[in-house]
Amino acid sequence: MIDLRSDTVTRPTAEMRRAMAEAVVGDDVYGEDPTINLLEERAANVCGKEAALWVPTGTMGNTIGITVHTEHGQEVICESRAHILNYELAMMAWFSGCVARAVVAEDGVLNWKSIAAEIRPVGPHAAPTGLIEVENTHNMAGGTIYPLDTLREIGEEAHKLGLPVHMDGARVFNAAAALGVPVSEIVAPVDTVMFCLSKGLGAPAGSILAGPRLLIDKGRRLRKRLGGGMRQVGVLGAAGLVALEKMAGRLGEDHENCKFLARELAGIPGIRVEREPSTNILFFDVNGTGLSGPEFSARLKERGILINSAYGVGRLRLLTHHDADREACERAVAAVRDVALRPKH
Ligand code: TLP
Repeated sequence: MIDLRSDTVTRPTAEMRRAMAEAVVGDDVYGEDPTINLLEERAANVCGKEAALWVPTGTMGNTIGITVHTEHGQEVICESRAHILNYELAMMAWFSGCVARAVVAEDGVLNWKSIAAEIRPVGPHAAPTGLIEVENTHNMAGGTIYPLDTLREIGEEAHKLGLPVHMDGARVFNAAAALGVPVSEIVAPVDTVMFCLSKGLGAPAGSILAGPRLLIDKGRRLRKRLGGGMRQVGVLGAAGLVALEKMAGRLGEDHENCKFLARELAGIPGIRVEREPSTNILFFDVNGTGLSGPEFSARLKERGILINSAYGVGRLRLLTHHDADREACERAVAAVRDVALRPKH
């Protein structure tokens, strides 16, 4: 099976597995896991932030990120297809006690003008804005990247109003690879950033929340509250260290493979590629083939290719990653062509 449903499907590399077997561990709830401590220190450095917190999932990292900045009864401005709004089981409401103020941006990228129009002052009726959230890269828009100037303007203007900014940077390393700049430069304008070790970077689990020390200390207590105090978790942290050090440098390969897939699929009758990919996510529409999204993906599965059809009518999403090389992508193209040209088989 060639699995292109997500980059979350990547399996730990041999080097990660070795590092996991040999990891020096301690009780992380006591702050005594040397491997986690090292990973948190390195992650903070990579982000150019004071401190970092290892969390088991990106969802927990975003939930904590939102909660450290906000109070119950506030609004969080985010893009309409943001992961925090659509795919985190309403944790923003359930745990953080906030509601989303969604702003539509066709390419998923907000700008200051669109944000400023939605800011709510403290008053007798409206819930005040507590936080601005940006998703970089933006998953549901197809891995789109925030231009650095746009982020700087958002950060500067938000801070003038005393508003914090959180970045869901689940795939911020993909943004950095595509822009050719360090992650620290991308996240400099935001107060906190969550990034995932378990997606394109290939670790079996784990994400990082980085930001000012006071907020990260507060976040550590929230992690415990959420059930994320995980004791000898250096076994996972060891894989995270390999992910951080060895895997970020190869993401360009995934982006090239994604561009290759976009070019090839665009030439197949009945297939419409939604947007030229700049990172590792590609959406395409199969409505012109006469098959529904689930039918199309079921037929691909019979041909050994897994592609997600859960994100819109006739809309398929694929992601390139470490465990799918160019040859695997060529096989995926052949399968899509076969299904599109022979929809009855
Ligand atoms: N994204 C998953 C699904 O949940 C959609 C995927 O396959 O893409 N932020 C962003 C932008 C994400 O894409 C995801 C996961 C998360 C946060 C949450 O990470 P996890 O799954 O570790 O909780």
